[in-house]
Amino acid sequence: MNRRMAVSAALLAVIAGVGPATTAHASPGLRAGGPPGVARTSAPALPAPDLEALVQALTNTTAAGAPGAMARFTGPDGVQGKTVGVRDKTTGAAMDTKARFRIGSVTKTFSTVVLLQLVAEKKIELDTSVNHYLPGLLPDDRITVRHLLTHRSGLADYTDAMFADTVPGFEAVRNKVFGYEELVKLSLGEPRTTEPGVSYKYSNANFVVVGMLIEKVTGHPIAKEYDRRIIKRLGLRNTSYVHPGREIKGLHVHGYLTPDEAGAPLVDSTEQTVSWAQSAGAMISNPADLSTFMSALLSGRLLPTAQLDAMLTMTPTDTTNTRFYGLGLRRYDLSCGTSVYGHTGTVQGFYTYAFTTRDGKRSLTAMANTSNRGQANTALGGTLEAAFCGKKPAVATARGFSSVLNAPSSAVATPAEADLPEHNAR
Ligand code: REY
Repeated sequence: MNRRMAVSAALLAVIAGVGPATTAHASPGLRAGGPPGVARTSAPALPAPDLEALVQALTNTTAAGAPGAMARFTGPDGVQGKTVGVRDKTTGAAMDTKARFRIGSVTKTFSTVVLLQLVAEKKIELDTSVNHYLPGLLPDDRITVRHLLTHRSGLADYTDAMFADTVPGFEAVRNKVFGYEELVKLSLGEPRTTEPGVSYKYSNANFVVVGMLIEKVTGHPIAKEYDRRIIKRLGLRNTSYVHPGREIKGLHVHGYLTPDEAGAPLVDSTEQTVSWAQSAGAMISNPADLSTFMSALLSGRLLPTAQLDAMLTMTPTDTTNTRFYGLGLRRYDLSCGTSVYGHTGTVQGFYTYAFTTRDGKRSLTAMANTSNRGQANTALGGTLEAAFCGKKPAVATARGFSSVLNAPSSAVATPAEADLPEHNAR
């Protein structure tokens, strides 16, 4: 993204309350026997959600160009759903918290759960070379299964080149059906980004290989494993993996991709194979199911303790020391001292946040039916502070936006903040 967009997105991050400015929190505790920063031992008392603030964050998201946005919070006082704008621009149908949508990389958490169940069953080991299971697949025997799940393999993210031109890139793959091997080949056609294990670099290629491992070890298509190990077990009736199917069946949200050219019309991107992502990002779900899933995961209903602990072993993803990645799972440390666990998702036309508290008792799913629009993604992230910290985002008015865009960068963000990538949470 250009500097102007970067600066405005960075300021919106501060406005939304999810940006790097939100560092006031207790330092993470240590779990006995675990490495530093693993998990907090005691959670501070949680503020009540601020539902007006939640709506403000959604309104900021539509003000930033999303046709619609929604959030659904479950907590001790029950379920609260809020919507703004439309789920279908053609019919004008209102956004609906029951509707299904594409969850993008929240799929990575599902893939990780399946893989870690296989670890618990002793069918695969985290610190064994990927090539042990898939002989000759990768050019380096030192890359382990854990390196994939932590984004430390060094396998390049082929989607950066694939979607360098947003709409042409999307249209070129919208109906395509890739084999996993083809996607791995695209990644290996680029230089590797790090020596195995050395540093975090988010890459979809890692979770494509995770999908291959699951299919190899179980002998089944991954859809079957998602189904029997998670979807059926938790009764998630709105969650599916239909690849290479193109449709979202039932009540659903239409996704609208933002072209790179300012003022060009939005592209309805609802129907696509998502074959470019598969086990890294092709699932469909809805807010209630995502909350049920994240809550079940964090409260220990999907994995034995050893595997959940492994998943919660986190390292920072940036210099703010408020954002962490474990195994297919993020942790954000919010301004009020609460940590939330889950994943973000970006797939053409859809931004998703699905997060829960460490005990799984409070969960938020938020989504907007747009993408390639960093300001909307950042504004949507404001729902986390509203729901878990009771914190109001600033009101994003047209005037506010223009003064943001004209402000000198030094006034709004440090260079590190301004350099944050467009999907602010990779
Ligand atoms: C791919 C590009 C995003 C999306 C991605 N998503 O890696 C994974 C995730 C599954 O983390 C696209 N951006 C957009 C562009 C930028 O085309 N030129 O924003 O829709 O969820």
